[in-house]
Amino acid sequence: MNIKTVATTAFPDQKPGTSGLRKQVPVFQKPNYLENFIQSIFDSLEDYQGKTLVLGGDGRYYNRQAIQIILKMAAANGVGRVKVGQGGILSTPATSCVIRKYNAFGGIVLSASHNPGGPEGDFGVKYNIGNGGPAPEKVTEAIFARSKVIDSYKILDSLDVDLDSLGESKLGDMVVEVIDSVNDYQELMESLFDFELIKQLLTSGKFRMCVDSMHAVTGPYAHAIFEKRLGAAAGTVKNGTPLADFGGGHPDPNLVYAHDLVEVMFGDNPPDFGAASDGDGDRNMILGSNFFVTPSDSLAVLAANAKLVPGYKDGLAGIARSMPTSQAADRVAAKLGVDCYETPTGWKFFGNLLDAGKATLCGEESFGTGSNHIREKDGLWAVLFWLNILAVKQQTVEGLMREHWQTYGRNYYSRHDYEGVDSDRANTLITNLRNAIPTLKGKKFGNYEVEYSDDFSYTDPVDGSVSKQQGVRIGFTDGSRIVFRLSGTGTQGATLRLYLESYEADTAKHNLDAQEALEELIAIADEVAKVKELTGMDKPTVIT
Ligand code: VG1
Ligand code: CO
Repeated sequence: MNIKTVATTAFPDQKPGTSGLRKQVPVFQKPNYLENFIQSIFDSLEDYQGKTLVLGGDGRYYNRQAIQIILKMAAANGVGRVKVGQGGILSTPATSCVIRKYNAFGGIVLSASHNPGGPEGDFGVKYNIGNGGPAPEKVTEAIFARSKVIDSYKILDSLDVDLDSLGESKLGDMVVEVIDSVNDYQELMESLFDFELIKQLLTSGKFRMCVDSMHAVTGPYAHAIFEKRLGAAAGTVKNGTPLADFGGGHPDPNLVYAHDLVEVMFGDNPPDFGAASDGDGDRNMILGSNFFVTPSDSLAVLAANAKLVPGYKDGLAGIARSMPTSQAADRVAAKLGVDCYETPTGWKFFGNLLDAGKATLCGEESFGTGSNHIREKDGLWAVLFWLNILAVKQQTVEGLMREHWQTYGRNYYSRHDYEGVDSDRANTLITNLRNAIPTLKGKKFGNYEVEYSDDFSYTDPVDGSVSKQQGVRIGFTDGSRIVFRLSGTGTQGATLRLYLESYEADTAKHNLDAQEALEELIAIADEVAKVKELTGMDKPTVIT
């Protein structure tokens, strides 16, 4: 075996963000850049010698090259076996599933999720731990600390591995096992949902659906599960072949970027159900005919109806949502008599709650929903959950949502993103807000009075770890909220996220457009934070 130790110089900028290390492709292509980060991961881990690692990615540009490098480094660092998705393809939820099923010590997911791909697009590396979930902050901090002082890495001098043929081969002493990208994941889905009932719905001739995989990783999964297994009509899955540049689009399932699907669902004679997923398959957008389901509402509706679904028939231990996610799920938790947890943004904060059995369902406003079946959010899982509920209740998407609002009231919700803001200006905006916090309580803005304001800090109820400065919150006496935070997944400049929420109990007032319902709060946000002035933008880049 020919193991080389290569001298290298540390890069100062390998700090993982909300979800792994994300940089533009040319940055990852710099000599030693990827190698340094991967070696920093191995150097920060213990007890993995001879054990199994899971490896795959969303198929974006540089995926295959990166996989070859990582395989050779894994062999040189003493990993026993790597399970790698065929063609280098594994969605984020499938990676989590495989790590758990085969007791791997961890996994590496190559993805920048919803960020665009291609030679000038973004690339990313996420490390997941043995529970199948994103590495918690203490692990990512150790990796970052190591990356700042690293001076060499180990790599096997060998030929590339064939990633396209299923089966085992040897790379030095290490076994490389190319696995079917879909099988393990599909089996897990079959164990949770009533596939026969969903099949009846999809083959009844009375229910049409459209699934947009956005040229990203879910294509093979959606084809196998919806068309092949569940009998949905051929052509149900659109944009179903993963492309290295996602066809030039943003693989981000929202009303702006999933425009193909939006045209179908809001066009003439729309299907009954529409769904889209993101680059790495962990996000989902749910649409009905002429109807958009806000992700926060999706979490609440799944929670309220969970008992109808076989995998959740015994009820929920608790619900967890990220702080900026609307409080619609809190109302369901209260009615169910279970705890509701509020965590910082990013799936890594749900891991402990799920492992400890404190929460069963989790969700984020950013089109992420998931459960204790794995330790990542899961786009197609959410689609199946919706289909299972619709099949049991024989309702439309809109009908189910309206019934929910009637019972619980409606949490009007929207997120305004200001992308590509100058970093200094974005930091000034947040610093100004932090400074204003002590002066806000009791202040009146039109109909609204500030009840509290803070910079969200989270103490993990399981291990006591504290995460500070997770977003500035302004809460009003009627339960409405405005939240400001900066994105931790972008690669250029800063992205300001403004989250807006107001509650309406009166069913007669559930027909407003969210932007209309939130108009006054939007104006207050600008007054308090000087958003337009400091970003230099008249309006948000993306509204969801
Ligand atoms: C965004 C979302 C967050 C999500 C994260 C990763 O982070 O807001 O809710 O967990 O992306 O999702 P940020 O820091 O940019 O707001 V994914 O599908 O990009 O892995
Ligand atoms: Co994603």
